Amino acid sequence: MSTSEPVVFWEDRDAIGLLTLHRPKALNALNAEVMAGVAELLRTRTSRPDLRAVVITGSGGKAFAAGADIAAMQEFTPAQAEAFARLGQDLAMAVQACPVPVIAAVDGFALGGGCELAMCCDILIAGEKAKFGQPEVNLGVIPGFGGTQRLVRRVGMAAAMDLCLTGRIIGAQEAVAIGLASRAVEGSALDAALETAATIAAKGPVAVRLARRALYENADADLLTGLAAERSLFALCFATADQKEGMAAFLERRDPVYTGR
Ligand code: DAK
Repeated sequence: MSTSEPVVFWEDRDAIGLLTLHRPKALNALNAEVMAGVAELLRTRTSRPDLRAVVITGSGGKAFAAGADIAAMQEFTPAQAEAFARLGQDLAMAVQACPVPVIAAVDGFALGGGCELAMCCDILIAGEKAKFGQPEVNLGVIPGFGGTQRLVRRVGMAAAMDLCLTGRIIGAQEAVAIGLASRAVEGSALDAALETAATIAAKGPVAVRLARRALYENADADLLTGLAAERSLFALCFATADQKEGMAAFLERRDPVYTGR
């Protein structure tokens, strides 16, 4: 691979943006350039009004991402590790701030930082060859990109401890069973992720945005606070043309034509 070849790239496919991690010879290991590149693409390529979903995938067929780049991290000083940690937090923020849903298509390895990146996404689809794990303890470090925090919130203490303390690698079915992956599919996760993105693209864009907001903004809230926020966002739907169109289309037995307003 020439050094000038981009390590991440973006393709617009109608209403969907496809973001590819592209360091196939290193199993798409995440170095600073990849992390910053993903965040940058999520910030700069997602503002077109007809975009409805983003899919993140890895190139080469063997990996989504086999983790943070071990060669790059080996000689980190604590200050460099801190700078890298900031890049990671910035990237997670860019996923959450993305105006449309972000879907991880995991074919092959999603280990360490790769697993953590996949679990930052709104929906995580595991292909039949997907393999997940937090093997940092094999290297004498701990997960540093949300692995101890997002993982425990997502799968609970028992499964998170098991993964983080043993470094054990699990397949697609187990990832679904513990709640790490949203769904396991036969064959390619990328195909299923693109189909899922197309499904989302056909829904009311404002409703998709508000549902995502209701889930994100209240994930750590107590129930009453969360229900109050949900009530307000539900009410807000009734100020939109999409709600009027969606309900009229249902009653008139036709497909809705949403305008995203
Ligand atoms: N980093 C760098 N290179 C990697 C890599 C990685 N994580 N994983 C694989 N590669 C490279 C290999 O060195 C090899 O390169 P060459 O020798 O060909 O030059 C090439 O990819 C192919 O790998 P293998 O030859 O090893 O392929 P195999 O099929 O035999 O094995 C494997 C595949 C995935 C089981 C194996 O490569 C492996 O165990 N890789 C390491 C997996 C791992 O330990 N991952 C966790 C890394 S620690 C943070 C952000 C993220 C993180 C922390 C903080 N902040 C923002 C603060 C995350 C930390 C980690 O992810």
